[in-house]
Parts: sequence; C-alpha cells; structure tokens
Amino acid sequence: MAKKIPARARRALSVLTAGVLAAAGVVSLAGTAEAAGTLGDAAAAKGRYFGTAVAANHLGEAPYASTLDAQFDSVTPENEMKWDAVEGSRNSFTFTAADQIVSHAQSKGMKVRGHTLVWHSQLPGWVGGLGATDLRAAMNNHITQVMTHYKGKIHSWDVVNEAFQDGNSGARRSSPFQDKLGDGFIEEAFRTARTVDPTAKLCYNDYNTDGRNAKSDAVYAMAKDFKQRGVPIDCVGFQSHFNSNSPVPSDYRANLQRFADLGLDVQITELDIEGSGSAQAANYTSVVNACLAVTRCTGLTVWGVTDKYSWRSSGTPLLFDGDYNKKPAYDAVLAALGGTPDGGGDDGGGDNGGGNTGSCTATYTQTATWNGGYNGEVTVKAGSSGITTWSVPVTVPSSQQVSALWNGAPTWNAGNTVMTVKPTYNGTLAAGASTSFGFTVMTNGNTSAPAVGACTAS
Ligand code: G2I
Repeated sequence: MAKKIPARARRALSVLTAGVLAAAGVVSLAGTAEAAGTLGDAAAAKGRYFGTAVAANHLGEAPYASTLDAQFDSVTPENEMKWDAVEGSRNSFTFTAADQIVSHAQSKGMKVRGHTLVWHSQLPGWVGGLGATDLRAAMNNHITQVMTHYKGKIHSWDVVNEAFQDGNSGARRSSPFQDKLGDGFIEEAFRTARTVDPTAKLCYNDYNTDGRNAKSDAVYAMAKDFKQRGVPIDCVGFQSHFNSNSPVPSDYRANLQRFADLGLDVQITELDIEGSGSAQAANYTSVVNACLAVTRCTGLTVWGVTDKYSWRSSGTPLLFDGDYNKKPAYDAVLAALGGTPDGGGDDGGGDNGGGNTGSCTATYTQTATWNGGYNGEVTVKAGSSGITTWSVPVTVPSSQQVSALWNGAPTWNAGNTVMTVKPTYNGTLAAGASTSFGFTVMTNGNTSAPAVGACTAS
C-alpha cells in the first residue's frame, strides 16, 4: 500500500527529521529505537532469567551500566558479597559495595543472586585461625547476618561454593570448614540458611561439574543424599567456565538433567567461554540450548558484562567486547533464547557461520564545532577485500547526546550516547573504497571527543 520511498529521499528525510528534533531539543531519533529483544526479555519469555556478574566499582561507567540495564534481568555481585568483603573482622559487617549493587538491581527491576556464603577462597585470615567450636559459630553467624541483611531480596544463594576437589577422587577440598568441621559443614550451612531466609533458593555451586565426571558424581551423590534426608537444598549451580582446555561437555544437558531429576533446580551460574566469532557463538548456543532443554534449568548468568573486565579478559569470554559492542556470541544467545537480533538482519554474527569476512577501518574527524555542539564524521574504509556491510561502535560521553545522524543507521545501546552504526545504502565497498557517516552531538558542557571503536565488516 505505502508508496516506496527512494533510498536517497529516505536519507534526506532521516536527516531532516533528526535536524528538526534536534532543533526542538528532542533527542530521540525517530525510527531508531533499540531493536526488540534483549537477553533478559528473551529469557523471560522462556521462563528463565538471564543474569550477569556485576562489580560495584564499574557501575559509574555509563556504557557498563547502560548495557547492564538494557540486557540483563538478574545480577550476581562478582566479589562484593564474599566473606572477605562483608566480614573482614569477626562479627563486624560491611555491606556498602554489595548494597550498591542490590539497590541498583532493585531500581531497575532486576533480581539478585547471592554469591557466596561459605567458600574456602576470599576468606579473611581470622576465620582459618579459629578452633572448631568457634569456627562453627562464626560460620553460622556469618550466614545468619548476611542472609538477614538481604532477606527477601535474593532469589538464590550460593550457600556453599567449590567444596569438592578437582580430579578423579570426588573427595572434599581441604578448607578450614572441611578440615575442622568435617563433611557435615555443608549440611549445617544449608540448615542454617533455610532458617534465616526461607524464601531464597539454596544452591550448592561448583566448577568442572558441568559434565559427568568424578567431581560431578560426588556433588550428585551429596545432593541426592540431601534430598533423601530432607536437608534443605533447592538447586545446584554449574559455573560453566569454558575454554579449549575445558570445553562445553558433550553430556552437559544430560548432566543438568540428572540433577534436575533429583527434584532440584539447576542454574548456569558463572558462564563464560573463551574464544571469538562463530566458534564462540556456537558454544554459547549449545549452553543456552542445554538449559532450555531442561525444564528445571531456571536461569543463566554470564560472569561479567564486558570482556575488558572479565577475570579471564585475555580470553575474551563474554557477550560484549571491551567497547560494549555485541559480539556474535551475543546474537547467538539471543537467537537461541528466541529473541530478535538487533538490526533485523544477519550482522555476520550468526551461529550458522556465514563465511564472508572482510576488514575495514573507521577513522573519526571532527568536522564542525560551535558553542554547545559539534559534528563528527567517521570514514569507513574497506581493507584489501571488498565488503558488503560494516558496523562501527560510537560512544559519546554520558553527558552528551547525539541529536542527528546521517548516512548510517544507529542501534542505540544506551540512551543517545552509545550506538552501533551500520550502513543504510552504503554497505558495499570495493577493496580500498570508503564511505562516511556523520552525526551531530549536543555537548551539554562536555566537549570531549567520542570514542569510535573498531570497524567490523563482512
Ligand atoms: O575465579 C572465577 C570465579 C570462580 N567461581 C567463584 C567466583 O567467585 C570466581 O570469581 C572470581 C572473580 O571473578 C574475580 O574478580 O573470583 C576471584 C577471586 O577468587 C576474583 O578475583 C579477585 C582478585 O583475585 C583480587 O585480587 C581482587 O582484589 O578480585 C578481587 C576484587 O577485584
């Protein structure tokens, strides 16, 4: 019905519309809202949550917070709820950093996973110095105080973390708790936890338990025993830190299922997979599919928002790169969750490969400046091969606002400050050829230049 508007006229219209909006002080660009589908929304449509580990000290970084807020519906404090962070001295509790994360999450309608109450690591020295009687009291006091502080605010708690050894023994790991209190410390921790916050799911969490092996068999035997004896356990967390030495196991889904069959929820709690491109994307797809195939797999958490802050940053294991660009792994996860990848088309990050790769560069120039604003231009140049499309991330300081953009289509990742620009009519470039897109920015007092990330081509 609607008359097709020629591309040239559409471009002119887009500039005009943006210009009018900018003149009127309206900063949102018509027709360029964020594409439908976020990780949290897509997972929710499947009855799951999709979370991330969060570090309090990054919440003030605008693209970090905006990516977090836009994409995730559950958070796990990465370090802030650990024993050394909240009870560095006996019975003296500090919740400042953890509270910051919980408040942020609550203000954005996100759920919170609690991590972790009893763990051999990040344990202050004074705990290891206690005798058995004191240690038992200190452990139960720690659980009680921390869970009371967050009562009703935590959907799942990692009550005990990493209590089993690696390797083939299936034995318990040496720790002050294991060594002084014996095998019963885990049961005692769960019983104490249940009395404090009966609404929270109580989880046992571990790594290298993702497939069937001696360690996961030992956790399974413990969980089965707990269920049979009425020890209050609700879920098992599978950390799922993967790389080439520890790949996604072929029996991942089956292993999750056997725990679920005990009448437990299972959760993917610290997911990260080293790698890049379509191979990394395919691995993420298999993890999401495994969770979706297990009815009692209630949610997934990736262990960080951006590669640059990952505990394994050199392995680029997360869904957003260091400039907060969505990686092929992001698109793959969203697609596996049944969501709609941004841009409405194949951006080369699909899990089916696609094959055509090329390279390009992006170069920024400020072309005009005035009191209150500036124009910027990014030249996109194809490398030694021709390309059919390109993508360039642009982030302006959080106080600035992009008010117009031409010769490119932005997808907004945060307000009008973080965008990924893709071609409108100018995607196809012969080897060595270039095109450019431009934008107008209102400085709002901050005249710093935008950050223009690496160009991605296909
Ligand atoms: O190691 C990866 C994870 C394995 N499962 C349990 C998780 O709790 C654990 O998370 C990591 C954090 O991602 C790291 O951020 O735990 C590490 C400590 O075991 C955390 O690293 C520590 C550094 O070692 C400290 O030097 C630093 O002060 O982070 C601390 C806070 O930034």
